[in-house]
Amino acid sequence: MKSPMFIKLLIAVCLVFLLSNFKKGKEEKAPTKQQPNLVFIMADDHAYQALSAYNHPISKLAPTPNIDRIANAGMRFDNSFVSNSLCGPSRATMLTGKFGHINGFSYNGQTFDGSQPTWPKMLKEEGYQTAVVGKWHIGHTPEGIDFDFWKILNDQGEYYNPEFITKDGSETIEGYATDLTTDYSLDWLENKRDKNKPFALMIHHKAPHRNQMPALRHTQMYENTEFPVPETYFDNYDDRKAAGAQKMNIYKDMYEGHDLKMTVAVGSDSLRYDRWPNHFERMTQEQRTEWNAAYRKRNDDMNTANFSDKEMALWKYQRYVQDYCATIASVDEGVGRVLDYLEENNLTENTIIVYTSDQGFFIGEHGWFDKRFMYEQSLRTPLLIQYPGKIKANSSTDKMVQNLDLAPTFLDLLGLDIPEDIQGESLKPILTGKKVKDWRESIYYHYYEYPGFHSVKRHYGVRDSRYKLIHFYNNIDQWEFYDLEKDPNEVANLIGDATYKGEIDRMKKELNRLMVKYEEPPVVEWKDEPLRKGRKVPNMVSENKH
Ligand code: SGN
Ligand code: CA
Repeated sequence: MKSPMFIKLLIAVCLVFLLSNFKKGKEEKAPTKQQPNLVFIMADDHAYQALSAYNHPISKLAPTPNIDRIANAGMRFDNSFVSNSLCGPSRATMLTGKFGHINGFSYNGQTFDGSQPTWPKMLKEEGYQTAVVGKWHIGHTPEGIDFDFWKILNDQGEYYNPEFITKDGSETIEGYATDLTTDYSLDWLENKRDKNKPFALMIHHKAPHRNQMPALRHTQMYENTEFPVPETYFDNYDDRKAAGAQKMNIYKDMYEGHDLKMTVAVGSDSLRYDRWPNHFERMTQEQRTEWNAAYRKRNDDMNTANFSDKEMALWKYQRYVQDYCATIASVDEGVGRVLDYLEENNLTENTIIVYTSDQGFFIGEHGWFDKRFMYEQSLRTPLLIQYPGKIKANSSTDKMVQNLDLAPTFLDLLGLDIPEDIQGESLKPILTGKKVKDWRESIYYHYYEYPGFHSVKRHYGVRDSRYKLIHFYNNIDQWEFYDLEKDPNEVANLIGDATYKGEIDRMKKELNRLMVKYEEPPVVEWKDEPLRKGRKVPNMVSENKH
């Protein structure tokens, strides 16, 4: 008979053997070298002024702690610009790495040609699982891109009870668009993807796009916050004809009912002018009751006060910014949930996380909402990228980058070749802290959507680290020149100032160089022809006039 000591020893040896093999077995199942994943989060119209990693006074009163986690873990781009400050064109440029005159998408209402090369399609060909959830807005469906999964908002998307479209058709879903977009993204990550493959997920929110309807839990979030009024809120547009001709002024053009949620009289919940009543009428009775209760007192106070025009303009500014920031609160919460999910599932180390917006936005500068102009607030867009171990935490760069650069950057970071005809540059050297020589020192911009919403004239231009030159054309012919160091508010048009002649000539040459480099055809001075769906932007006569 064996001694009990011997039996105990035998059991111990067996246990050690079993445990070590169990561990080995687990290790064998895990892939040896994993390709990185990509989570590309984008908001619609999110101004850097309202993202606290950028330290603007507005964002100090309405911080975005979760979005800031990406900046804390990675790199913040301080000179990140779009090539055309409008939703559809910006998205088409991000997908292709090409300007609108090359990818065929220059203004809203066109349909993106999904048969052309795009980074999600290239990733899928390399074995990635690809998905897009939320706002798409460059066609009814992502035709031709061949996502493994897509669940997108119809057209511009609705804040409340939005319509989502999938390959199986469309469905109106009770809930709040930002929350649903986050829910569906997390559901795909957890339940719908093939977990043996690397993934690329696009989470594209509608918020804080017009008409800025916050979630019910956020409607009163900033009701007692007084936001700083921009110095240029009462701009007179001296020497800037195109700026004077726009229709995007908070106190003149915002719809008092639809945008500013103002009621007709004390004690009434009826809205003033509401051009698209469906945004409110689609709410359930319970949602609407809670909504009305949240706005009633503030509206009653406004209707009781005997405001002067100036006081009313200032009241409207506060209402606009309060709602704008309150819609961002839900985006911030959603980003937090996604970051938490990635952390809890050990995905953070191997996932590149990007946060950006399809363009910048005016928060009262020059009196405006919306974007489109080549002025700083709409030209600049937030960009934060984290990739632990590869990108230094809490870093920032002032290199001039554009939405044009995202496609080559994603391909480069994920180890794919960058096609020769891509017009953007990979940001990888900047992100990985290499000494970057010969980086671009100026950027090119071109806005086409005129005649169109908000009446912003067609224009193109160039910006370098200090100066900006813009030419407004079509039914106007005006050049503008700004010294951003001396005039960051862009209110002094120096085009006729003889002391700047040398700089203006230099910038005109630079503009011409960029137009040739990017194969921009000469600009045509066509008159007042309406933009129509599907119609190509008329291209361009004999020679560049600059
Ligand atoms: C809608 C908005 C406009 C906005 C465009 C483009 N009006 O038409 O104010 O400029 O979208 O925005 S709305 O009251 O119908 O929302 S973009 O984000 O698609 O470029
Ligand atoms: Ca937009």
